[in-house]
Amino acid sequence: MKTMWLCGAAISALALAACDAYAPDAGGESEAASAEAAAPTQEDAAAFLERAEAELAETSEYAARVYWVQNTYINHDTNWLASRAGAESTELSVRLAEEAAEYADLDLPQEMQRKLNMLRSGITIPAPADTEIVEELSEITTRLESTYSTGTFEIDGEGLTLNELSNIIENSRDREELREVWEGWRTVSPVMAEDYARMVEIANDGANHLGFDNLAQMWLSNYDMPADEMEAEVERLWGQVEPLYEQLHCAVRAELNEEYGDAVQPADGPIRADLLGNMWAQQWSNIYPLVGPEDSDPGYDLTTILNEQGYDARRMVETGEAFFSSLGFEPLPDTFWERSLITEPEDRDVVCHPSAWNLDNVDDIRIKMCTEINAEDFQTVHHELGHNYYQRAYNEQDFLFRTGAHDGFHEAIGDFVGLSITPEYLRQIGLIDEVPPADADLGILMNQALDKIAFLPFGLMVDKWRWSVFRGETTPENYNEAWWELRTRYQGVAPPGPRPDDAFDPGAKYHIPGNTPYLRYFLSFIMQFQFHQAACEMAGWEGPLHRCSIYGNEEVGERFNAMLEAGASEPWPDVLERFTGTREMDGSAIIAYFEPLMDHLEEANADRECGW
Ligand code: X8Z
Ligand code: ZN
Repeated sequence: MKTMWLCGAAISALALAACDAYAPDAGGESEAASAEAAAPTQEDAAAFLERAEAELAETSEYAARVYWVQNTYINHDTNWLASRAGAESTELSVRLAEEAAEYADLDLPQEMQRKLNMLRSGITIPAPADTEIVEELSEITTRLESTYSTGTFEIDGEGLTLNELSNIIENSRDREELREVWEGWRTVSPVMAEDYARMVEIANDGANHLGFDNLAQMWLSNYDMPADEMEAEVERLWGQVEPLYEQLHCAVRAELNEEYGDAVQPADGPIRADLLGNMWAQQWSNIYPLVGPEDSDPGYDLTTILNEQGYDARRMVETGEAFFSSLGFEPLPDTFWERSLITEPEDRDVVCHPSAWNLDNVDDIRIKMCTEINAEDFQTVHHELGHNYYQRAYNEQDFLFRTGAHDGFHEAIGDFVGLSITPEYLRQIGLIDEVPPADADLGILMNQALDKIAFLPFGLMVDKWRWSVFRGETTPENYNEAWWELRTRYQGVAPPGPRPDDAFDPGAKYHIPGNTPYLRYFLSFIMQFQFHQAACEMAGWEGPLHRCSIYGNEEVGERFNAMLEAGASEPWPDVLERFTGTREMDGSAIIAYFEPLMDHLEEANADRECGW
């Protein structure tokens, strides 16, 4: 349960269960069940939901504060507290999920049915209703996350943190150094493998008790359609965007081959994962200088400008806030500034992976990130603020509806706003003096594609791996092999050398030890372009999509806010339709956005053998 706080979108209302209301007889007979012969009625269901929401609402704040303290001050004692709060939360939510199942056969109004479904399928890591096992599970999940967050790798006698190691991967062009750092970070995770396997066993058992075949089916049941239909949807979306990725991969591989030579990066086969400017090869814009199209440079580098203009973390966040204000959103509350953690403390361990929180489910919103002054974190600030503005917008919904229409919506909100960080917008806020001319378009699009298109297969394969683990198709002895099989199949990347026998490379990516489902990001990277296209249409924009910014457009802001206010109160296709006019997730907007670049890449790749 606890891990559901770690990313904004993960803050499902269910996760806000906490310990105060934990009943010692959890798992015992509920009132409805003990009423023996009397079949439950709609009134019983309504009374149950009212009680469940009250219990969750009343008790959530305590757990949230425990997690906040632990996430921003990791030590033995805060881990102990988080582990206890996690166990109590899980026990409560499992009890409510089991009770919810008792009303499954009733013909209920849609709103009640939705709430019951959310109670039943919304637990990220469930457990059987057995106090000892729940406690064991919570100790494991706490340990996994804190092992990741406190991990270091020693170079020249100095223990480097993930942020420090990442900086080397992002900026170095020295193949030996890149490999050392890439392999070094992956020494933090072998110790997690055994815990991970035991956690999967417990969580699958929990999913079975709630009536699911396994945890994969449970995770896929949170999208207003049967799990197998959702899985087919994901395949359909990937099929739409896969050709874009293949073109990008082909062009990038060719440039890296030129830069590093055949011995390091051959002209065919997969790309070496340590050469792509990101610890997980998930977003590649850091190597823009190596792979950007010639003669089409945008002429500015946002990281350099932010530093030259003396931006600090606070100013980065204020700039993000100002964007949302320009759309008509209320300023962030004073408490946001008093209570957020926006720089990495020097004297203690924290969970540096960025996240957004709402501690009282009303307006105690905060972000936690170890902000660095660069273009990537400028985007991330908007991403996290998107979570916070969403959380505040839906705070008048019933408790269970205080979450995203689905988790992909939650991840897409801030990124959608980020798509409006165009050169013209940067000029308006004084970050650049002149807007680059139209012949810089390919460069601007390439930079964007290196983040947004490169991410898609990674966004897909992370949960493909987890689904196969949850389904028992991948067993602990095959964890790493299966990971690299998917990395190669979808991303066309390979490790810089053979992996050690004990390697557990999935554990070196936050969301695996942090138990944050990942499909949401794949969906978000498709939907944020749908939102952008629809918003630009509303704004009457007629130019190319990548030059469109909704900055300052209150009319768009109003319709955007209406989508946010709905939270999870309606099936997501209804919410999507009101903002975009379509009821389906659809890759055609991202395809339209990148069309000029794809034409160019197809031409550049014409004589190359693409694929791997
Ligand atoms: O985890 C995140 C956010 C917090 S929800 C910073 N993202 C994914 C990642 O870092 O792997 C955003 C993009 C993908
Ligand atoms: Zn997020």
